[in-house]
Amino acid sequence: MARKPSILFVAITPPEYAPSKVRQYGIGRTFELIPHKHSVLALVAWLRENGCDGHYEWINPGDENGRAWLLQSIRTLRPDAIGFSLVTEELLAHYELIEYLKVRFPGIPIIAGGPHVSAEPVHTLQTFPAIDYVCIGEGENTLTEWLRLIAEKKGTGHMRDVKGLAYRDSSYGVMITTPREKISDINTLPDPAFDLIVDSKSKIRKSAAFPIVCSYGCRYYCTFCAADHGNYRYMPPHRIVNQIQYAQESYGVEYFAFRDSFWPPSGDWLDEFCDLVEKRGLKFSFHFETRAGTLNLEQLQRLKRIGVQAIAVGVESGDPAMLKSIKKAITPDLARQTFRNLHQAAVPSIAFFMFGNQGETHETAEKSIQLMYELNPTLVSISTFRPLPGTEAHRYVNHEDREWWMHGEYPSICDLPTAELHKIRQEADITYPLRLAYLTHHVYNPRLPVEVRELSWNYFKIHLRKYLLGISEQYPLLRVLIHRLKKSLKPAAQDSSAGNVTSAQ
Ligand code: B12
Ligand code: SF4
Repeated sequence: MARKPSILFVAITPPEYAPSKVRQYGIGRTFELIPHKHSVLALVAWLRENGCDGHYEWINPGDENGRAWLLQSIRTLRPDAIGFSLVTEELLAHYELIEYLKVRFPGIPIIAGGPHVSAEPVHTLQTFPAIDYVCIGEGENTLTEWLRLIAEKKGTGHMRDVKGLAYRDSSYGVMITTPREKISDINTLPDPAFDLIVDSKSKIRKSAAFPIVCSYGCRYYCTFCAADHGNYRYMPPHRIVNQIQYAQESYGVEYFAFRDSFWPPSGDWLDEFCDLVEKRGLKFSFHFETRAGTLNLEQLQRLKRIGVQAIAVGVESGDPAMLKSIKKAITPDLARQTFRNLHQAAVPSIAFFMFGNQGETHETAEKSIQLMYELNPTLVSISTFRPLPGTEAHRYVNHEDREWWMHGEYPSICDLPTAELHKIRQEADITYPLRLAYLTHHVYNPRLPVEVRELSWNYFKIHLRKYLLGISEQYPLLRVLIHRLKKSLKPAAQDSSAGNVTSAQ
C-alpha cells in the first residue's frame, strides 16, 4: 500500500504546564493540563479524513531527552514535512528548535501556521530561513493540498495554485498566493484527533482539563486581539456533547476546558447543550471563558447544577471610554450585572483585566482597580498589554518598534511606559485579595463550597506573602519578622497552582 502523505507537528510546551519530571515518552504518557495546540488536533483529524496522515510531538524547552526522543521519532515516522503552529510570544523559542531540526533533516520541508505567521508571513520568511512555507489563515485545505504536492517532491514552482500559502521565490522574494476562503460550515469538520494527546492507556489526572473547542473565529473586534474577527462559526451542541461523552468513555475524562474565544455561542445554544447533558445523564466538571452579558442568572444556576467549576470573564478596563476605544462591546455596568449573577449563583469567577491599551492613564488604571474591587471575583488575571501582530493595536505601534517580538521587550502604545504599566499591574495583582471584602465574600463565606473557600484562602496567602516580601525589600529590619511569617505560610506558598490563571489573550 502506498504511503500516505504525512506531516509531523512539533510544539514546545511551557515547563509550567508539563514539567519534564512527569513527562513520559511514548504510549501511555501522562496527560497533563497542557495548552495543547488545538489547531494540531483539528488539522490532523482533517488530514486523516482526506487521505493524508499527521503526528504530534511536544517537548519541554531545553529538555535534551525530549530532543533525542524527537529525533528518533522523525527517523521512525519519516514524515514528508514538519509543521509548527506559532503564536508571537513563542516564536523565538520555537525557531531555535526549527533550526535544530533543519540542520539535522535538511531535506524535510518545514511549514508554519497560526496567528503569528498568518499576520506576518513576509517578515517570517525573510527573517527565519529555516521556515520554508507559511500557511496564512485556516489551514485545513491549504495544508492538505500543499502536503500532497510535497509528498510528490514538488518544489515551490508548483505551489502557486495552493491558496493561502507564502514561500520564498527566487524571482519575487516572498511569494503570497491568493487568499484561502474560510470554511463556511465548520460542522463538516471531523472531531479533533484527541488520540494525539491521550490514548486509552493514559492516566488522566482528575484535575487535568481536557480541551474542547466549539467555534472558529470570533463575533467581536477587540483591538488587542488577533482572533479572526467577524468570521464567527460554531458547531451545534450535539457535536460537542458527543465529544465530551467520547472523551469520558474512551479516556475517563472528568474535567473539560472550553477553549473558545467565548463560550457558549448563545443562550439558546446553552439551553440545548444543558438539555442534552441532562438527558444523557453525563456527569463532568468544566470551566470556560465568557463575555459579560451572555448568561442570565437561571442559566448560571443551571450550569452550576451540571458541573461548572469556574467562569472567566474578560472585563479588561473599568473606564467606559477605554472599553469603547478597545471595541470590547461591553460596559462596566454589564460587567457589574454579570458578576452579581455569578456571585448569586455561587459560581467561582475570574476577571481578566489589562493595563496599557491605547489611551491608558493613571486615572483609567485606577478606575479598573476600583471596578476589580467592586466586582470582587474569586481570582483576577491581570496582564500588561502586548501589541500582538494581527491585532488592530499592532498598527498603533511606532514604526521602529513594530517587530518587538524579535527582542522580547514589548512597546507601549499609551503615554505610560511599559515599566510603569508592569508596576501598576503587579501592585494591583498583589493587593487585590488583601481586602476585607475579599475575605468576607470568599474566604469566610459559608455559602461557598469548602474547596472554593480553600482556593480563595490559598490565593489570599500567596498574595500576602508576595506583599510582605515586597515590604521586606524596602525595610530590611522587618526581615526577621517576615521570615517568621513566611515560615508559618509555607504550605500555602508551595501550592502555586491556586494563583495561576491562564487566559486566551
Ligand atoms: C484556545 C486559545 C488558547 C488556549 C489553547 C492554546 C492553543 N495553542 O491551542 C490557551 C488558553 C492555552 C491559550 C494560551 C495562549 N494564547 Co491563546 N488563544 C486561544 C483562542 C481563543 C482559540 C485558538 C484555537 O484553538 N482556535 C481553533 C483552532 C482550530 O484555530 P487556530 O488555532 O487559529 O488554527 C487554525 C489556523 O491558524 C491554522 N493553523 C494553525 N497552526 C497551524 C500550523 C500549520 C503547520 C498549518 C498549516 C496551519 C495552522 O489552521 C488551523 C485550523 O484552521 C485564540 C483566539 C482565537 N479565537 O483564535 C487565542 C490566541 C491564539 N491566543 C493568543 C495568545 C497570545 C496566547 C498566549 C501567548 C497568552 C499568554 N500570554 O499566555 C498563550 C500561548 C499558549 C500556546 N502555547 O499557544 C493570541 C495569539 C496572537 C498572536 N499574534 O500570537 C490569540 C489569537 C488571542 C489574542 N489575544 O489575540 N490560548
Ligand atoms: S478578546 Fe475575545 S471577544 Fe474580543 S475579539 Fe478576541 S476573542 Fe473575540
